Amino acid sequence: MMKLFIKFGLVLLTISLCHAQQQCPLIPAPMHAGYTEDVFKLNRQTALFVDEEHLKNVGRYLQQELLRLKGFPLMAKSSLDQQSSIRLKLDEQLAEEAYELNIAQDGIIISGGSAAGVFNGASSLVQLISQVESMAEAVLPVPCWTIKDEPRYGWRGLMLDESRYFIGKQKLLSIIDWMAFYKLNKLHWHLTDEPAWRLEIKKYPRLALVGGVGDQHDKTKPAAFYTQQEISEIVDYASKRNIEIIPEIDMPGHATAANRAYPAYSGGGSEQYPEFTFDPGNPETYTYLTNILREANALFPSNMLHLGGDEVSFGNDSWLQNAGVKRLMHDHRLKDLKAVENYFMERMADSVYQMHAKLLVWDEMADINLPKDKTVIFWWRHDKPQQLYQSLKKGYETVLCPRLPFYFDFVQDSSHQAGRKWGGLYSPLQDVYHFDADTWVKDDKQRQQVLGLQANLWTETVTNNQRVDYLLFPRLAALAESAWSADAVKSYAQFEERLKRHLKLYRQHDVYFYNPFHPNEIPEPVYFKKDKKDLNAEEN
Ligand code: TNX
Repeated sequence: MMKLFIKFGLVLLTISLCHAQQQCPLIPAPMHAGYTEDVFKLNRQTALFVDEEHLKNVGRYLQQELLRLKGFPLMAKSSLDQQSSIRLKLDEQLAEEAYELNIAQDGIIISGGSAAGVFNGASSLVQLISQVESMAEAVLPVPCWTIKDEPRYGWRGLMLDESRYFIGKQKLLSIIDWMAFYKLNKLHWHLTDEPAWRLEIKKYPRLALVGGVGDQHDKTKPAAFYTQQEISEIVDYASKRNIEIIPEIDMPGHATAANRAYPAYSGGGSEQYPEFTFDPGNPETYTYLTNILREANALFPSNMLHLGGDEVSFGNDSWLQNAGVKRLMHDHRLKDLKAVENYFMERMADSVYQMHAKLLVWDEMADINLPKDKTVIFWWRHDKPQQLYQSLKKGYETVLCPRLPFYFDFVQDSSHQAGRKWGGLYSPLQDVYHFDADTWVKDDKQRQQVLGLQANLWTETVTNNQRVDYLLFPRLAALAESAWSADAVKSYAQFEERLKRHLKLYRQHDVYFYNPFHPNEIPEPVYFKKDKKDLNAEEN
């Protein structure tokens, strides 16, 4: 009898050990994951076969990533003539971004509802392989997972502010790699603001040459900007990783750098924010900005233009003394400066729609009436949920990026010296992980209007790339799981376990991350000039 008990106990122990090992290591957690004890032996003879011409880019991605992360050279073949293969194919039964990944002893198959779906499957395979430890360099034993997966949201975004701090192409491409690794698919690129303008415009070369000088911390830094050639390369690189890039040209506020280059279109500012706005009272301003947007629209195939529209009241005092603005107010019966601001945005919105592009704006613009099928509102003021409700009530598609917890310029830990807090609150990893849209949006119709989630990395407190990493990692991983994974498969405790293995990868690939398990492992790169104005004050 005793023997039987011991045996039974051992069986139970084995089952639970297997179970423990069976937690699928992917971040974001997939919808369904099954495991068998086998492995697929990836070796130098393994060949990649791609069924369709337009999946070739996914194949290239797989090859490039295996080389980058594992130093493993995977070859591609034009015919399916051998046993040991990795095969990519379409499956029309699947939803657009959905995929199935089947790893068996004799081969790997990834099928997806579209190239985007196949890409997502390839990204999962890359992650699984990135965690394989092998003694023999030439053979990687890939555990046999069977995964069926699809995203919770179609918009899984990251915004990078390159005006306050110029990240530069090389680092940007590596951030794009990490986004793809986590299946984030929208890069919102904040290219213009007070310190600098970062985008070459052929018709107005001074924008980049003069507007590109300086950054938040050093007004004399030589001009830094992206040429149109570089932009095309970056857009192309991202699109091969299922990432669409959306440029933001902020207006009518946050226009200081542009005004330095072309003062003729400046609408002045306030004492604290000089030369902050474009001039809504000058008809030429609209032509000027439309010309700029035409070039931007031609450069970014996402066909979406973000025009900002935030915080105009910070610096539009001088509009009251502007003869052109007075005339405009009289002619169009605009009762106050907010009405002028709205008029400006409606007029610029028309230019965007005429380019057959979508208009994206911050939540200040939820107050005006724009065509709801062509406009996307970004809710950012967590302390103003009425802006979210307004946006949804008016029928706009809406992206959720509330400051708490999605502003990554906010600190991750209360002990951190630099970065923002909001009345003592900040954005720890847990809060990014636990963000639940249902806290805000209860009604089914409105839930449909939520395109997804986004984190915004504002860079007033950034002076080097290490700090970029420190603010992004590991919150990027938590963002990905919030935006991708169904509630039913989320568990913070399990996420932490999976994350530990990802931290190892960050170490291997020189990511300067914040370690929530050992906060002192990597010191915070601090930003010293902590002056309230730079941070827009703690509570705005
Ligand atoms: C608000 S979010 C801003 C940015 C600042 C950020 C700092 C938004 C639309 N405007 O200009 O960089 O706060 O957290």
